Amino acid sequence: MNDPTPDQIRREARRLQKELTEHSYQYHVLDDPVISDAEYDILLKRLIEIEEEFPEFSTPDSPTKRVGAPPLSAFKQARHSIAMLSLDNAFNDQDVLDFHKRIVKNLNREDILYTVEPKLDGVAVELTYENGVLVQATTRGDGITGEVITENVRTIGSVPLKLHGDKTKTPFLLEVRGEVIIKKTDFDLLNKKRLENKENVFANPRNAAAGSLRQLDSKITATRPLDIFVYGIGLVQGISFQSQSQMLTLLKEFGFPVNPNIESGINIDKVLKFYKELEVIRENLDYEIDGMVIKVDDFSLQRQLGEKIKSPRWAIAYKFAAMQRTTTIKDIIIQVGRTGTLTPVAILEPVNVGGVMVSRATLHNEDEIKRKDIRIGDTALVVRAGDVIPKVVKSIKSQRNGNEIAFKMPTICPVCQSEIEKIKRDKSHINKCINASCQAQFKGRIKHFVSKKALDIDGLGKKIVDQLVNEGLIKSFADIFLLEKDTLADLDRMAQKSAANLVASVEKSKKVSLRRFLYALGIDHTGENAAKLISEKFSTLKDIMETSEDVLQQINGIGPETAQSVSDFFSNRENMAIIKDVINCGVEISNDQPVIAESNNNPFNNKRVVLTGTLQTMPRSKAKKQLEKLGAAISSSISSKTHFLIAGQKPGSKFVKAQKFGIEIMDETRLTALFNQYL
Ligand code: JCF
Repeated sequence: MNDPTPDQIRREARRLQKELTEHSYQYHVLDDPVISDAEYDILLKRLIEIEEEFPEFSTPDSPTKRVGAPPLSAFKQARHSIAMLSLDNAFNDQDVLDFHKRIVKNLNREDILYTVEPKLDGVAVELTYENGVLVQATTRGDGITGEVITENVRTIGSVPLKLHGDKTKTPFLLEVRGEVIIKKTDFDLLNKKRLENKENVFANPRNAAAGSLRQLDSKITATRPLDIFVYGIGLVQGISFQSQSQMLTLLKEFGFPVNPNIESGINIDKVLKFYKELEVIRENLDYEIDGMVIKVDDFSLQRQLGEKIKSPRWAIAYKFAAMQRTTTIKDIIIQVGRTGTLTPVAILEPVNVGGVMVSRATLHNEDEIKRKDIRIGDTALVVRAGDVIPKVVKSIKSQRNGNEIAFKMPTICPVCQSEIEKIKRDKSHINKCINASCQAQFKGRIKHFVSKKALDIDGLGKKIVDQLVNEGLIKSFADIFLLEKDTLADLDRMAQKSAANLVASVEKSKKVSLRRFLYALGIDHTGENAAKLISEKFSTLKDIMETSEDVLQQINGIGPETAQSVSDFFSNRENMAIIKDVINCGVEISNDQPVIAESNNNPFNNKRVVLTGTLQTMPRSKAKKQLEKLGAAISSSISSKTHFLIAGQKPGSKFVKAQKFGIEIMDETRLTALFNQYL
């Protein structure tokens, strides 16, 4: 075969660029990938090879440009063609109605239609496309001049490097404005990784996004999970837009991510209704917002209204109520949790924090109270974020009058009067009630068992659990399943109807997934994620009970503490009896994510596997994924505990070591044969 001609190579480069661009759009914008990450990586690798050898075939919109460019020594500045204005704020319905009234008066008409959108809490940027190609990206800066962060923005997977769609419709110039964000789930993963690597964690997604965009080395930016939603335009030439809603539709067609939670063409009453709805769904959105943006939809009306120096007259930001308030600490009490930990809780003068009345807030532990010098009677700053428990951030010392009382940790459990044990945990001490049958601990275990992420028994809230335990109606997990309607109906705060509902939800909870049940047991160091990882590796609870600490520890993501806690838990005869009683009450535990591994007796299940050498038929990452699917734990080095070594071409020193330990060595042919048989 002849070597390909330059023309053939150019065509291959163009084809790869096109394919990769499309796949990137499918993945990042449509959230609907058509090829695997590994397949994408193979195509990208080939394109990088070509462009390195033939730089003349590389273009500014090539997907290879997303991996980052050589570091800069400083950011250049650039003036925005049209100033990036900020928005005036509204804090209540009246402010919004006043805004509407001004517009009605100004335009001398009543029928004003608006477009409303969630107000993203990210970093505002402007993207410039010339003849359809991204040529510059800038920060908002002071609104007049911003910093040029083109290389950094190119690494954002959902930013089109080239406009999508019909080439004949490509505008000569298009400046697009939007907000760079990090999704909440990506943010949590990012911080988790940073914690593992002993790096500083980011305070919130906006800081993380801002910090990532401010990197002089775009290769660092490329490792951050940045995303974008666009919502506006700057200067455009060769295209015109009639309204905010039409513009958003066209931007979507050009391949930009546009927030799906936008409503267009609605009157002022619907605008206010949208705000109420947004407040409710806010916590379920995977990105942080701090309010809603309201815009007059029609661009000709926008032009008539015009702008003030800093903000347009045709738009306003309706902000959510602050999630921080100050109030007085009336008392500090001690709560005993399900693991016996004593948590000091501030009893507050009730205060509305971001739409929710707050009357208690956690103070975490004794050390924290001392460190922050928080006293009973103090005025304190309280925050509430999402659905997490409100907490006291600090006390305001300047407000003291001398009557404040320092807090003292009790020396015995306030519930069962048992001894308290002081345990060092990271940088702080925790105080624990040592009595496992302490009623507070027991109530905590029941509350956890029935909670939303566990058995999810509707109608069995904290107060009802307290009542049922106090009345002696629940003395074990199993008792929950023996509750009768008539007994329940006699309780305070219960009626026939709520009693019947509760019995029905108890009945429903008897069919439970292995993952939820494992989590519900409240084993130390075994949260939702650990329970999920473990239940993915075993098909039944019995298998988990019978496994060893060592096998648990080999599960990717399960640390030694969790492995030991789980193993200890199931070695305890009392715990086993508790579970047996629950099952005897008719609870059926099924695995809703059965592992391929378990069902087919494949040789890799629960085995420790090491890979060496180059594989010919698949990338190593793919082999690892497949092995994990079959229940294998992959490790990087050979030890006496290794079960298999997979040896590709040119195996390294691991090969010799495996021979020395007498470990079974498997070649690629055998490996693919087993994959074909079991996957
Ligand atoms: O989501 C935002 N943070 C956001 C900010 C959305 C918008 O539609 C905006 C904005 C700032 C100014 N529109 C303007 C005119």
